Amino acid sequence: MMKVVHAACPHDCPDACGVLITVENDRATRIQGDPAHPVTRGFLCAKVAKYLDRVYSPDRVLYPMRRVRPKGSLANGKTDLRSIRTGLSPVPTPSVPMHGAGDFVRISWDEALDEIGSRFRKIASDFGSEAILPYSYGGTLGALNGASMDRRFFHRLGASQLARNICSAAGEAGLKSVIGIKLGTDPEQFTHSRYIIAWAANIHGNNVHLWPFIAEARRKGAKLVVIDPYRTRTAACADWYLPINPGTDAALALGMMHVIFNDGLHDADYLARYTLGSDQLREKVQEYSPERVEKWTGIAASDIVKLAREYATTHPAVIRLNYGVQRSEGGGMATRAITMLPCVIGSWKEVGGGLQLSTSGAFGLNKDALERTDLIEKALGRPARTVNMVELGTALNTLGDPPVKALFVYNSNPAAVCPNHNLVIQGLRRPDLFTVVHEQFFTDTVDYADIVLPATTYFEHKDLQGAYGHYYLQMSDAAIEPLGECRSNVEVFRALAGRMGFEEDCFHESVDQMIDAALHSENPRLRGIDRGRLEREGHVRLNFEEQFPDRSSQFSDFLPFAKGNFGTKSGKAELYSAGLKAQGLDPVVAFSPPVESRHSPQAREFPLELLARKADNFLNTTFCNVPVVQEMEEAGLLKKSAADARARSIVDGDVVRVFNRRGDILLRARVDGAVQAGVVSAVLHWAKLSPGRRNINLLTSEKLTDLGNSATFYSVLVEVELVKPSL
Ligand SMILES: Nc1nc2c(c(=O)[nH]1)N[C@H]1C(S)=C(S)[C@@H](COP(=O)(O)OP(=O)(O)OC[C@H]3O[C@@H](n4cnc5c(=O)[nH]c(N)nc54)[C@H](O)[C@@H]3O)O[C@H]1N2
Ligand SMILES: Nc1nc2c(c(=O)[nH]1)N[C@H]1C(S)=C(S)[C@@H](COP(=O)(O)OP(=O)(O)OC[C@H]3O[C@@H](n4cnc5c(=O)[nH]c(N)nc54)[C@H](O)[C@@H]3O)O[C@H]1N2
Ligand code: SF4
Ligand SMILES: [Mo]
Repeated sequence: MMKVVHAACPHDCPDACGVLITVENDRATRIQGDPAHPVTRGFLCAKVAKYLDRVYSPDRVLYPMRRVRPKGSLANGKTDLRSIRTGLSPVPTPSVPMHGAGDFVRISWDEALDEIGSRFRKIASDFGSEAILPYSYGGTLGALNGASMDRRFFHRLGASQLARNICSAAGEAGLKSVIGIKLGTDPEQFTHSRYIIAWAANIHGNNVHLWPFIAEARRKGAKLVVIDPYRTRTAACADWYLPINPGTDAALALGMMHVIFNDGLHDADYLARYTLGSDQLREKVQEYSPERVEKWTGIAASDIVKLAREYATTHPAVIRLNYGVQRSEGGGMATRAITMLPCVIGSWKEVGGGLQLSTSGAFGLNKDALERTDLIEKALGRPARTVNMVELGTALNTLGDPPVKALFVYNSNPAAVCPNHNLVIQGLRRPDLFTVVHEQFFTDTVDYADIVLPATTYFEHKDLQGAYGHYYLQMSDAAIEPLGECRSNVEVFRALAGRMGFEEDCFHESVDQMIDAALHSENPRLRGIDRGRLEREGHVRLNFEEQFPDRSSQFSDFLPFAKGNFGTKSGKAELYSAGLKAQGLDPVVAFSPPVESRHSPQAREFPLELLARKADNFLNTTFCNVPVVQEMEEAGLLKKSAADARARSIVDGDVVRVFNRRGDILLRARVDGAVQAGVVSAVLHWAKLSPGRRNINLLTSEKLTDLGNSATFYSVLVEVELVKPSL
């Protein structure tokens, strides 16, 4: 028996690829991109192309388990031996199963659920239900397995709320402060652009399906400019690469607007009709002459002038802004400043103009129905307290009233991805903390679990899939039965609700009923899209007719802000924001260099700016443990400039110690021109696959961004010293 099943890649990636899975005799035998998907067009990124190796990996968690050894002990030393090609680890023994399974004994689902239920009940009665903290992020972005039954469960339980700010909150706040909604230029329109700025956007690494559209535009003569402190593959093949000092993008955008206004290149008509505060902005940018901006950004004043003029006079010009810019201390204001650019030049009017940070605001699924926030009131009679996921270390160690006594982790690997790793681990080690981890693999976080629950992959469960880089909604069908005793997030929280005696109907809804509920929304863009249609067609373009009642379905001409119509309260692009003023912030835009940057006194002790980046071949820490994927990504490297290496007597291949006040890690120096002097870069990895089991987040801080209270992974000062010369 052979069948081909339509799925959608649910990993935390803007592309949300259409996927076809071939199944023979109940086993998936092939994965390929769905050629019918208009944006992802039949190809997959290198890591997901190897997905059968992940699904059928011998290292999958397949059964519920209970801990029998102390947390973090990593029994049998079976854990950190997979071939990490730094030469720092013990002799690689790839045949040894890569897990900490020796720390656990297998138990039944009934035992696991009983234990979680009784521990949760006891903790709730001793400390209050807010002593229980859910912790989840981007394991799957499926509408159901990302946020539905889990939320219902924790809301009904009266658990602490988690502020899921680790990734994009600063950018979201900055973007929305100007345009009010997470909408942007349709990726399919990039073929019409003549001037494309990839701004903190690692397109080949993180958003590869945009590339063919950019390539087509370039064949027609478009110019590609890349603004990034790291020379990505995209930067290497750009027409113009501008390495910028980390965390100084707001200054660059202000400098560009200085030139645009003063040269009269702004769109006065668009500004007058559709924006608020252009006079205040015009006044503000006077402080940012190209000469001043050069000092912060490291970009020559003449280049700033050229960039501004080209951007304002080449039509249409588009900005692919990505989230790299907002992982800095001033990331919210930086995003705000960049978002002003298309408003100032009026490029929202043009097909192939505008800006894209995210498209997710278009989907408008019925979140109220999926998440049932109203249940919190039922449980507590008041709102629940909120814990910022970025501050997990502090929450586990010092939060009181009540302290965190139970942690339920799913869709996330906080022991690797959270900043201030040492503090996080110190918290996770607490013997009095009851930790449940629902996972597909024996991640770093599993090493601190009391109970481990086995999770399905998207091959094994059904879901509804939106996107944050295009405008197609998709159905992702289950291709195979769950492996072992794996259960989806939906089914785990349904079962737990049963154990806790929660009787609301929402805990009994089937997956199909939940999909129907998600689609039952006021959002006109979902009109005419139902489950049956999604099941038949796989992907469906959102409905943009309401934007163009006179033109019906000119989809590729989707111009959300051609005539204003912004998502702000005023309906205008807010270049002056009363909301920011009310928060005591600069209502126009503010720039100050990060405290952890070369511009601060701290830099005397720790002079190098570290970019604690993501790997092109992993997805955050997903895929870090898959051997075929490991082969594609050389791990354990510290990229540095020749000048900084020379100054420390370091040559390519040396083992170096990278350190600041929070800790130190060992990496191997690579001097390959990826970064400018003053900047170093390394990538996120599983801690237990890193030398000394210490990963890059040991160096990052819990400091929050200016807007949105997000993480500052790219505002980190370090020093580097030679440990061992290469042989
Ligand atoms: N292959 C792969 N794909 C991924 C991911 C992954 O880990 N691997 N992660 C996924 C996730 S969770 C997300 S949120 C998206 C994120 O994707 P992106 O938004 O692209 O985010 P980043 O990779 O954090 O940063 C993008 C670029 O910004 C640069 N950058 C860092 N600091 C600055 C700065 O101060 N100014 C400027 N101009 N640039 C800066 C970085 O060097 C990087 O090349 O990608 C998703 N896709
Ligand atoms: N230094 C540094 N740190 C960073 C970043 C950085 O650029 N630099 N990026 C930050 C960003 S942008 C993000 S978004 C976060 C990402 O943080 P996380 O969302 O925690 O990302 P992952 O490390 O990929 O962990 C996701 C886990 O979910 C599991 N999973 C997948 N599907 C399912 C499922 O259906 N059910 C369950 N229960 N589990 C599942 C996977 O096996 C994986 O271990 O990391 C942040 N941390
Ligand atoms: S990770 Fe991104 S590019 Fe790769 S298959 Fe999934 S959605 Fe597509
Ligand atoms: Mo992210």
